[in-house]
Amino acid sequence: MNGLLDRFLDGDRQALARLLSHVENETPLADEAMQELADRTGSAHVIGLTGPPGAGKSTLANEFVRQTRNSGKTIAVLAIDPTSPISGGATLGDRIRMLDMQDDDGVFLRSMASREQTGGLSLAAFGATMILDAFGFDIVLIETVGAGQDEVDIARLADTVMLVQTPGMGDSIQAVKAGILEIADVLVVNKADQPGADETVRTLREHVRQSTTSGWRVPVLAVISSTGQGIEDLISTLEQHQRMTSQQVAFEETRRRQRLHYHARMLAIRELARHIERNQAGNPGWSDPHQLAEEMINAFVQDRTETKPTSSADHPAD
Ligand SMILES: Nc1nc2c(ncn2[C@@H]2O[C@H](COP(=O)(O)OP(=O)(O)OP(=O)(O)O)[C@@H](O)[C@H]2O)c(=O)[nH]1
Ligand SMILES: [Mg+2]
Repeated sequence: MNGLLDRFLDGDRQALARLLSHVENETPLADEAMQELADRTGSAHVIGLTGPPGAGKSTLANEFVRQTRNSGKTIAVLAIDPTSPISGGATLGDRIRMLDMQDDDGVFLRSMASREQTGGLSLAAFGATMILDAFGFDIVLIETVGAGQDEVDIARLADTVMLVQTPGMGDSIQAVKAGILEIADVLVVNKADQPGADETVRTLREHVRQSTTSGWRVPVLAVISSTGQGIEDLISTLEQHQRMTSQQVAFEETRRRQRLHYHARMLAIRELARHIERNQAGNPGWSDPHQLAEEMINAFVQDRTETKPTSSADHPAD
């Protein structure tokens, strides 16, 4: 463990990749590393990038990375892919098409499957963000496909959330209906080269006019990710949002607390799930799931109090 962590702290990208695998596989070493590194987090600007499938999120991310690098900042991109319920595996595909930037030390790309049984972003996504933040990237950009709970969770994880829409009323009305607009700090109408872009921008502006919170009026920006048009403005808008929020102590505190609570909740669920898996064989006679659940929780609590766990004796070698 120490060897890996030392190399990580030295800026070794291979150690970073290793550690992310530990996080993805939820190994005990990952938990230990996250504890060790918690103090080093909080300096990256964590940006959530979400929106419906095919809206152009990856194309936008690609252009975003290119232009961010021109300004000298370092950036990590974490693409969260939904797990296919049929295959049980990730549909990793070609979500990140940034191969031309793989030689750049200031860029780090990672794909990860979201496979949390409880819905929403997995604990691993939270852990990975922490690790990338602790590694020292200026920006951590997280791409998730808009799938309800993921979008709500990304709001807990990111400092700034940008929601990507495309021309056509359908999308914006759907987003309004789903209440998804509320999580957005910045709205992006991508594919502004396609017909209907102006109208979509107008509609979205109408909507956000009524929902101004915390002194930040949610801006609506039209971009063409495939040519890079409008991305410069988008980058400076995101920086503005970061400046605004980092000046508001209450805002920062809330964000930090939310992140912490979510992380704790996920850890608790995981521990309980593991306990239940280990002890599944018992209690064949129960018929009421609520009663059974209560029984399981009680057994879990009892087990924890009896066997005061010591943190880390049996790590696999890293
Ligand atoms: N015309 C036009 N097409 C675009 C633009 N940006 C992206 N596209 C195209 O839209 C399609 C989807 O782009 P992606 O970047 O893969 O979209 P995505 O949101 O990442 O898709 P998923 O990750 O599958 O949800 C691709 O064919 C892109 O070339 C744009 O600004 N204008
Ligand atoms: Mg994509």
